[in-house]
Amino acid sequence: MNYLREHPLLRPRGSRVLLLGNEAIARGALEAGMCFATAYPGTPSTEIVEVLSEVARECSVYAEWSVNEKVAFEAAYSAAIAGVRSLTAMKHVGLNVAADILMSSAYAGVEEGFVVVTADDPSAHSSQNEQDNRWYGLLAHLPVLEPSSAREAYKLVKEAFNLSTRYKIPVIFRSTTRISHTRMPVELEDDVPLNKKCKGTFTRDYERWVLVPVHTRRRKPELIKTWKALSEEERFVTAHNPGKEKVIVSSGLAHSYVREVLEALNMLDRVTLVKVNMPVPLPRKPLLSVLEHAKEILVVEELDPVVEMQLKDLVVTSGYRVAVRGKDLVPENYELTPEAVYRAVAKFIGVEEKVPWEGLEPVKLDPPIPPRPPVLCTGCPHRSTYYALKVAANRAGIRDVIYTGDIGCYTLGYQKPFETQMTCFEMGGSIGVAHGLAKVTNSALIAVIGDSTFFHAGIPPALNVVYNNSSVLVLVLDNISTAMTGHQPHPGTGVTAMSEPTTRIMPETVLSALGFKVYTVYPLDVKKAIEDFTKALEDYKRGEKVAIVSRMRCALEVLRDARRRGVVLPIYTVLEEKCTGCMACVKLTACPAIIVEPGSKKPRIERALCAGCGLCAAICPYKAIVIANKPSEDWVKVWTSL
Ligand SMILES: Cc1ncc(C[n+]2csc(CCOP(=O)(O)OP(=O)(O)O)c2C)c(N)n1
Repeated sequence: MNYLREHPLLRPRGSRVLLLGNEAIARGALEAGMCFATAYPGTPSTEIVEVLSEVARECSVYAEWSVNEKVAFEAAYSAAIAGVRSLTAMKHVGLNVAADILMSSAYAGVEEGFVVVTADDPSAHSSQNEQDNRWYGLLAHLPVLEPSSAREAYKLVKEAFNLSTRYKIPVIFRSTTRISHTRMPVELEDDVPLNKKCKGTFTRDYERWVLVPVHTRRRKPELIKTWKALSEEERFVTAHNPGKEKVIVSSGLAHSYVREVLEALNMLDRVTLVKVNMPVPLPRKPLLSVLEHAKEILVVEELDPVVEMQLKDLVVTSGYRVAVRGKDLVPENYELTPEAVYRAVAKFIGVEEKVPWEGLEPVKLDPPIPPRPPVLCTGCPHRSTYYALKVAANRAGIRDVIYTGDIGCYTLGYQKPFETQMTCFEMGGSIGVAHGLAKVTNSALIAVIGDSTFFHAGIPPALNVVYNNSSVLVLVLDNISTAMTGHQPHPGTGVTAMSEPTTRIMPETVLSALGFKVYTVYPLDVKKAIEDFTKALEDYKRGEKVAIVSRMRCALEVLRDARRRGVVLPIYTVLEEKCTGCMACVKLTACPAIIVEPGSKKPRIERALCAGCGLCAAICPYKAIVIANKPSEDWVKVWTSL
């Protein structure tokens, strides 16, 4: 193979490379002979397939951004039932979307290794909840492997493939934000293999693949047999310093914290320290031998008491008299911190008062960094859309509006001055929620959804609006990108994860096929956009089924593109002599480039921040905001064309 030596994923065996946890997972998967990878982006899982797509061609593997997690799961699972090693990756909530096939896949099993990476997000840094996906293992009777560091993730993912192949069952691989997004040096144990199985054969085994009730009932005992055999696995539990009366059992990142705390306390040898890399099903044998000597056990794990519960069950059923503690000492919410683990461990071993914690104190900055709540970027097309939409709703005389919302950059529209997102539950939810509210209230319903989100989960509820006849206006915010997760392509961009050109599917085509009268609006021209929105809203008011696609490229991509192509974009400035200090530009846009210095009565535009969208200039009633530079002739094209 012609190694792209600079790419960390393609470095030869023996190299020491600095890998992000997600890159470590990707490299481990490649070494394991994985040939087929799918995902729908979602923090903190995104980089796994992102880096795989960068090297896919060189490694002769296939990588795709699927339209959602269910489809991603189906595709990768199918490769594995045909005998090709595969991986699918998603954020924790993505597994909810794929849960239907996840449950069935346990019954039918696989022919080759299939790893389902779920990247959980304790503390919900970038998610709508902080669910602990290890429960899915218990629910589906599937094993869950969990690394305690980025480096371990690299090794463990290879074990996950082998485990899956050995038991012919999907394996859930649970990472968390801190594992996925930590960089660690990793010694590469193997090369990426040249010869791997990338073509498979599908065996027409009706009893196995066709889960009609009669077949399902036959498969269930098989699944339970595998489940029991898995719980006898020994390799995923390691005990340091066995035989002590006090035992700390930990899983995932929590293990690294426990170790760090014990080292800091100089008490590593006072307890038996048990690391669990397979929290589900909890391996019985190695834990039974721990129970033999233990008097008191502390379980340290992030989020829910998944290991603790199973361990308590083991204690009860095995008849040992051991006290198991866990969530009475360890927080059940949010990410664990070394400090929180210190408090639990110190209390457990009874040193709380004696040894002060001298671990990682957070760096104190002076002066402290001011809090920066997330805001729409300067030039963000969603800002222009929201402004034009609200003006148009007023013009059309639609005052009582419920704006149902969805997940993406545009969710920030819940804030003032727009308040055009009044709900946000899950991807695609805007349209389904609007449908229900339209049926039970007298308000106008505008469902606001991003383009990637529309393709992900917006099409069935839009169909439902038409079929079950509710008065919902669907507004697709098309910035021609999946911006929130890092600008991945989607069906509306005309390009695949492996940078191949493909059919570009326009949301307009889909919406009109579903039965909507579709308007396309370009909010870069604010005045025209207000007119077009008004027309569409008037149609909606008359009872027509209306959808609007508001199209303007993501400002970050526009700025990048303009720089690359040498196109000069406009930069705006406030003319002091014309400005009356009415603050309309500040209040109606909330643009971070418009600044009011302390003590000043007039705003100014920070040159370095202005993206040149022109919304403020369009809003200013005194024409006091003007272009300050000489933009290229064709600058508008960068905003509107791909
Ligand atoms: C089930 C699920 N999968 C993935 C995500 C992560 N995620 C949040 S928003 C989003 C897509 C946003 O793209 P788009 O709808 O185009 O809006 P934009 O951010 O570009 O404005 C994704 C993938 C999620 N929250 N839930």
